[in-house]
Amino acid sequence: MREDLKKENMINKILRFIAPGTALREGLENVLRAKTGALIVIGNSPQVMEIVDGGFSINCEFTAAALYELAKMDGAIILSEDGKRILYANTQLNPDPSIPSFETGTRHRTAERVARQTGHLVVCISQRRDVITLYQSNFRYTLKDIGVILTKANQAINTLEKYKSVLDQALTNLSALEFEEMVTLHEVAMVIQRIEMVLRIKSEIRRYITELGTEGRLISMQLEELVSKVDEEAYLLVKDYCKDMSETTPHQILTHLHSLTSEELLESLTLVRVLGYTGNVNITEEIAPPRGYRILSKIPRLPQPVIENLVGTFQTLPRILRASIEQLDDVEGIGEVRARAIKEGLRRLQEQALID
Ligand code: 3AT
Ligand code: 3AT
Ligand code: MN
Repeated sequence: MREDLKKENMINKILRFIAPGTALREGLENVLRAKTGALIVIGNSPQVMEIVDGGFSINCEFTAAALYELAKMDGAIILSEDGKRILYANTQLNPDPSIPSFETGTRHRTAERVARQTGHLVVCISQRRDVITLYQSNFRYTLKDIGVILTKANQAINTLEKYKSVLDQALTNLSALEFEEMVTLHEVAMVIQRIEMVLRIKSEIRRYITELGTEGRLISMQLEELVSKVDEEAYLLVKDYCKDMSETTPHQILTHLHSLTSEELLESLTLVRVLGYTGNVNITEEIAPPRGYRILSKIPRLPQPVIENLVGTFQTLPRILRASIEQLDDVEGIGEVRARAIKEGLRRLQEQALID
């Protein structure tokens, strides 16, 4: 899992570095169109310079036009670590030939080996095959056409819209059941499953947005509008239903959920286990009262510390619902006015949940 996360971070960093809208990307696209091919190393650490042979020292500011002109020569181009300067051109790279490479052409074999040996980003533009391949350490990624990614991103947005409306319905049903004190662990598992699916599509779209750079602005706005509050909902849901918050924090539980395989995500019992329920649980029978964080957070102008005090005092939403004005008034941070506002807020939310 941690390895996955490290890899994901590296991919995102690389994709941001060469995203549309950057001068580097413009240069790469120019070379691609000119069909000269190119082999570009980003960084001039001693590990890189050790394997560079011949060529010309250039040391000029990076521009897309300069890259295009220099790519007409054979050999490799070396850029500074930040990609802002072109340092050498027409160089030959001599990486350790014992490093394995699964590529066939000499340019691509060299790129893969240099990336493995130095840990630097190496960009390879094929002369004949119209593709840009990125290498860093053991990672290899073929850049996709922007149009193709845009299509995929739009499809993902459509899927997200559908999943989101199913989730909204599930959350409304859950609220109704919470007021009627009829929530079982099975219902909780179903809602957690739906919310996690929405979060997964969201991170897939985030990846597209990174790769799209300036071309991804519209997708980014659509995503924001659709799911800006879903992370918060997921957090409150877990906080409402996790077995024991002192043992595993809601954040740890959410991280655990993200790491489940898509098969595991479909098993209610697995989800209930992640929430901290061990041993024999009858998930369709066992009533699970929520602590109330999610519902209470919908009451306007109720500060987070007051919500904490309320849950701390009454433990569950049903008990908060049954509390009298006087009992609410006794909680720290709640005076008579606020106690009435809470009662009124809960009554309104209950009405709304039962109508929808
Ligand atoms: P041209 O005058 O362009 O033909 P060149 O010396 O400029 O020759 P290039 O860098 O253009 O050479 O390389 C052309 C091809 O030669 C690329 C590759 O398929 C082959 N080649 C170059 N070095 C080697 C090598 N060490 N082993 C196998 N093939 C090689
Ligand atoms: P294409 O898909 O044909 O562009 P390739 O991987 O088939 O790439 P080639 O053997 O055709 O590679 O070589 C193309 C050029 O790549 C030749 C030379 O300019 C450059 N090149 C290959 N090996 C090296 C190297 N070790 N250092 C610098 N430049 C190299
Ligand atoms: Mn070739």
